[in-house]
Amino acid sequence: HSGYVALLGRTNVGKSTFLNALMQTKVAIVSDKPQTTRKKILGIKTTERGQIIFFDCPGIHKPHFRLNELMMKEVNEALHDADLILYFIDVGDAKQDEFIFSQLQKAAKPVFLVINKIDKLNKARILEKIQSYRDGLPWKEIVPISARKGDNLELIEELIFQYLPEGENFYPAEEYTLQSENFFLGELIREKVLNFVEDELPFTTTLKIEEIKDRGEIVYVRAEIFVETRAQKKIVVGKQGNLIKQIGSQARLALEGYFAKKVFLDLFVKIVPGWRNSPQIIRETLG
Ligand SMILES: Nc1nc2c(ncn2[C@@H]2O[C@H](COP(=O)(O)OP(=O)(O)OP(=O)(O)O)[C@@H](O)[C@H]2O)c(=O)[nH]1
Ligand SMILES: [Mg+2]
Repeated sequence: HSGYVALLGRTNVGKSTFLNALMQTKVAIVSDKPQTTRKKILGIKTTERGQIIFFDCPGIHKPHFRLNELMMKEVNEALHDADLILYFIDVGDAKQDEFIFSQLQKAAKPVFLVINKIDKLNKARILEKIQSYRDGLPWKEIVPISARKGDNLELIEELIFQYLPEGENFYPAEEYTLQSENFFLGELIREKVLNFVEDELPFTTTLKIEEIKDRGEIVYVRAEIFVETRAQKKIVVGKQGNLIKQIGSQARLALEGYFAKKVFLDLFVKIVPGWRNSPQIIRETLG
């Protein structure tokens, strides 16, 4: 069995955390800030049962900028290409999402309801949640999980395989994602930026790797953080460069983990007004 599985839902419900947990390696970045994932990230899981190709998608939202239109285009493509949809909710979230329900219904594909973060609530409340969602859509399965703690992940993998068409693997077994190295390294750095900034900054920050040079003993990486205004740059840089220093040292550790080598990271902050509406910057930073 082999096929495509789209991970859909609002922002912050834990789609990327789930992907990494199932892949048992970091493929997508994770943060507690909204709209962390900006394009679909492929995770290819090969087992003796076959191959699951996950599309980890941006969170579903109303787009107000070109960047966000592109993010929703990614969602729609995944919806279109998927054999199976995993619709994620956070067990603690209050209301059901009629708009997303109607999108899912239109797609006319098998959908699992994945209730994530069950580590946050007791059993009774989780059962209430399952009950309240039961009739929302003709779910093929309703699976309560904790992506963070690893609860029910084997079960859900087993269920996924049951719904994938029979057929050969699409990719060689050693292939596990298809993002470019530059993009992935940029994401590792952006994750650290997201850890340190608040408010509107997560939305208005993007990142570009300008140069990577392997100098033998050490890898030199130069990257630029783009923000939209001077005030934002001031925040990212911090008092006497304090914040950018902290971001830089955490990002360097992440890159050293990736290269298994010492890294010299040169980080700059550049103001690019309105980059979220610039096709060129979007292409350069999400490519
Ligand atoms: N308590 C708890 N927190 C979780 C769980 N799974 C994810 N989280 C947290 O939820 C936050 C959002 O996780 P992400 O994986 O980035 O969420 P996402 O759905 O990919 O978000 P977008 O990319 O913005 O759409 C992070 O702070 C995670 O650590 C879980 O099972 N339990
Ligand atoms: Mg994500």
